[in-house]
Amino acid sequence: MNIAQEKQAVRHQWQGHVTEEMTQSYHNEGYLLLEGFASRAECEALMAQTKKLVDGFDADEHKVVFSAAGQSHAASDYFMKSASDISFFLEKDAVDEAGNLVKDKQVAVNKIGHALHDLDPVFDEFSHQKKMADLAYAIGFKEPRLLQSMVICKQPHIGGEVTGHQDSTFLYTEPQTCVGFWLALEDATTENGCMWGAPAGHEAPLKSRFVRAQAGQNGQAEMVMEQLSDEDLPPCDVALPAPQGTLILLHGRFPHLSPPNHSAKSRYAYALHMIDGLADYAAENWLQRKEGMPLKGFS
Ligand SMILES: O=C(O)CCC(=O)C(=O)O
Repeated sequence: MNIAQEKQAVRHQWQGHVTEEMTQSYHNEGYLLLEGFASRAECEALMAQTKKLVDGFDADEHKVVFSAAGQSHAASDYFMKSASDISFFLEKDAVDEAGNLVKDKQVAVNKIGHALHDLDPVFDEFSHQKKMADLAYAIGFKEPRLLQSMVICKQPHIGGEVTGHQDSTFLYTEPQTCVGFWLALEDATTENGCMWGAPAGHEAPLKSRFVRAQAGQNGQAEMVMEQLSDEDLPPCDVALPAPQGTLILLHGRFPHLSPPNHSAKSRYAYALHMIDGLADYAAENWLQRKEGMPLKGFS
């Protein structure tokens, strides 16, 4: 085996059912890449619905820039409320210093979240379908609960980076049960900012937790990063290019990132995160659903 081959992602072809080889691969590597999981028609329907949602978004009213590199959004009430609604976050290079949009809103949105899977009929149908349930149960969920959903846009030229992280940092349960279901709505390549990861990196401990701190003087909840381990995360040195329709499962401790998109092609993805209803969901997590909006599973 040569070194170049060692650095290739393990890829599987979805044939309509989960195999033993797939679940083994997920548990060994901390991720599972399934080409052909969603059809072109499914991806196009989710893309069309995304465009419709952005059409209905009043960009002048909500000028919230999403910053993955820092946590400047963390104190934002808008961000906290997005746990239970469909909110829009802008690319930082899509607004000027006064916060005014300098791009058409269709190419200015960084991400949309975080309750699409419950509130939007098209995302709801995709998220709650049988093949998603089959995967969830096959990798070990007992009572899968759909917690958070996002469309991540990675706009041409200005698509922001997502810095290296483990998802359980943000969506912590005890025991840790968070899993990301990430779907390429368009081809994701090394040119337009596909994901990169650290195979078997989920065996490392959870590095940090993003926790609600004591409310500040203004009464607003503030989020802080709490270190849990001094160990460096293994490097995310394996690219996970994903043709349209590819689903990548991401273990909650699997380190991953995506670089900025400087290319002329967008890279839309739909990311849904699940936890197990049997685990304790941390009251310190940023994402707290409003009353009367319990998490759903598959029925
Ligand atoms: O889509 C991306 O670039 C990053 C997604 C991600 O980090 C996640 O879904 O956990």
